[in-house]
Amino acid sequence: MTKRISLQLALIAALTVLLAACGTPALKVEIVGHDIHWSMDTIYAKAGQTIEITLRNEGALDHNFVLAEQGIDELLSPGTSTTIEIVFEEAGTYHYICSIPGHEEAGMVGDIIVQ
Ligand SMILES: [Cu+2]
Repeated sequence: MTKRISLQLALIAALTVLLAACGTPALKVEIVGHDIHWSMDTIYAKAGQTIEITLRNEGALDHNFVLAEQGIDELLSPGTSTTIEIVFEEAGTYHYICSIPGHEEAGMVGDIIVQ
C-alpha cells in the first residue's frame, strides 16, 4: 500500500514537471527590419519556451534574419513578413544578424537571452 502511494506521488511529481514545462506560454515578439537596424536588439526567453517571432521588413532594402547556429536564414524583401518558431533548450545568448553585406557591421544585430 505504502509503495503504491509513493509510486502515485512520483507519477504526480513527474506530471507536474511536465505540465510546468508545457505551461510556459509561447513568447510572441515582432522584429521589424529597417534600413539599417532591427527594431529589437534584445529578447529575453526561458529555456524550453517556444518563441514565435514575426519578422517584418519595413525598409527599402532586402534584410536577412539569420540565427546561424540554429540554421535559420529568412530573407525578407521590402514589405514582406514571415513568422518563425524557435525553442532553445539550453540557457545562453544566441546572436542574430542581418547577413546582407554591410548590415551586420552597420549594427543590424541582436541577442536572444535564454535563462
Ligand atoms: Cu539588413
